[in-house]
Amino acid sequence: MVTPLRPTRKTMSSTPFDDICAVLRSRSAFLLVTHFEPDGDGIGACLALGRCLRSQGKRVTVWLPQGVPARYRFLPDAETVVTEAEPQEVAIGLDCDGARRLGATAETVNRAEVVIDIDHHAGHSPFGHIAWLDPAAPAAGFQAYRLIQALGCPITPEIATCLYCAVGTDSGFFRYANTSPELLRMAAEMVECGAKPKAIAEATLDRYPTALVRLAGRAMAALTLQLGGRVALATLTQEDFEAAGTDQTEGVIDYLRTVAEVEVLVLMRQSKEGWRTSLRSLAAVDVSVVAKTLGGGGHAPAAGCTLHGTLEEAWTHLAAALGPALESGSRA
Ligand SMILES: [Mn+2]
Repeated sequence: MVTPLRPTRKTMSSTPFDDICAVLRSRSAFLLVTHFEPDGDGIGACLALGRCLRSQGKRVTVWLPQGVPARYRFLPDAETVVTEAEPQEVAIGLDCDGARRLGATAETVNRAEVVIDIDHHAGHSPFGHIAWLDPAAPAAGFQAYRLIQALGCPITPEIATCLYCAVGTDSGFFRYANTSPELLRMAAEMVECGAKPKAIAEATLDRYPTALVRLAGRAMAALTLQLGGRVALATLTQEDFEAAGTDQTEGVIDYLRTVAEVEVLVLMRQSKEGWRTSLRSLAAVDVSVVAKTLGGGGHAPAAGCTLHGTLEEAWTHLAAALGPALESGSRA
């Protein structure tokens, strides 16, 4: 378990951002990690910051214990990502949503001399020596962009590609609520610096491996409406994974977003750990509140948790938390 925030120093003038910049300038070996089941934001932020630090003569290890998901392997430096790593002088978690979601990296991260938590998720307890938590930031990739700027590192086409991918995937390519003027301005700058919007969107959003499309088909075919028709529930079991030929599910829920009538989407996937559950709010309901009461986390429009027992038991448990949230959400 990573220890909670333990500030090394407090000065009147320094902010976490300034403290992080000082560490990035003065230290020489960095370990960069993100949450388990990594997404485009966490991976893009790690790779962009990693490339910036390497360009300044630093040693950088980007560590994803589960490897880089296929759809992000086009990113510059994806081939340098390791699946096993040693402790380093500085460890930085980007987009982690709290120490709990560090997963397999937590113990090694905690053995660094300086541990840094950089995140735009709200509501989790910060970890490490310096925590820069900015729920107003549209994505962790946006925070990485600000650090890269502060370090005076030029935005190369490679860095621009990683940062555009980070903020693009986290905003549903500029459709979700975090799509702000400043995010669009930053994205425009990335395109000026060499990011290719069409290629990045195709790789991460528009095109899926055949096996994943088949799996999404099975999820869509089994879709049911729940809680008075306000929730669409899809489930994927071991049998579905075998029939489709994959158990990689990132992207499946994007197909379900097209259901018009509902306020919340739920995708429950069978796994060794239990029913891994993704929640998406298409209306006013804050699904992160629901996920947190069930031991998970996330953002208001997108959150997740792991549920236990049979499918029926797991759903009953979730429905008990989701029902009241729908009621209060609809009053808001
Ligand atoms: Mn993010």
